[in-house]
Amino acid sequence: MVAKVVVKLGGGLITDKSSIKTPRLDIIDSICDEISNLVSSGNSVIIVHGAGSYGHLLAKKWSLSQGLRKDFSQQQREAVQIVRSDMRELSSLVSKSLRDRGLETITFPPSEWAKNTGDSFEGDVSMFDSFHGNVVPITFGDIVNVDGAAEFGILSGDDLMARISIEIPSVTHCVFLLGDADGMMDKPPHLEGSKLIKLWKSGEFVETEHNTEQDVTGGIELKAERASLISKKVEEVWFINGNCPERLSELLTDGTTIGTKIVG
Ligand code: IP8
Repeated sequence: MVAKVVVKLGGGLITDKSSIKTPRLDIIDSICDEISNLVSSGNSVIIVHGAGSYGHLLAKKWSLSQGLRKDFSQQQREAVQIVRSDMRELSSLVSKSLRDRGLETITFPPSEWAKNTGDSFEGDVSMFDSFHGNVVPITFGDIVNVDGAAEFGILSGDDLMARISIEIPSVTHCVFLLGDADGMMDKPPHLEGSKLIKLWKSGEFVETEHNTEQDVTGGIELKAERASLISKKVEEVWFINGNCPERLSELLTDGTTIGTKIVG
């Protein structure tokens, strides 16, 4: 069976989150190798990626997730333009890596086609269903315009994952590639003794820790919420360690791999 896979490359996986605009090119390349393998086997792939240090640091500095603030609106508007441009730059690194492997890419920056934030943002995701075979569509977490006085807000890649996976009927797999763990862990991954949860049902308690120092969107909690929403519609929803991208192929061929399967 050929699959249609929506994959999120977490921002903490493809960049060093603590250091401004620092891509992890070796990781991007190894994931793109794997995506190219999947496509060669006849599967189609849609890519969503996060922002990491190309978005969160500046967004945090200028409180962009809160929308326009009267006291420093000019600096905020400048920061919005910079983050939008930085996100395109990060996306072009993913795109280049795929093109180096013989794939074609087409990029849809959300600031051009989406409005408002959260998983009910305004925007038609049906275009992501128009590409097959060698052509890989790409989108990413971005700063979008919002209705009302706030003017702008942050649309997370996790919300894009939800809408694309739920609204495109042919999606068979939805995979979140993480940067720091094999999947969802029962405790924050850096704590000793934290164990992989192989099957996670929505509502089950997990002790998480959200790095609000660097992160302006919802971290693992937002991912888990969106993943459980997706799992009501898509059978195979997984959290996988993006440092071991070969687990993607393993999932498609064997039906399972090391990671967390999310069930609705
Ligand atoms: O990293 C956030 O997207 P995420 C987008 O997918 C920006 O949550 C610009 C911070």
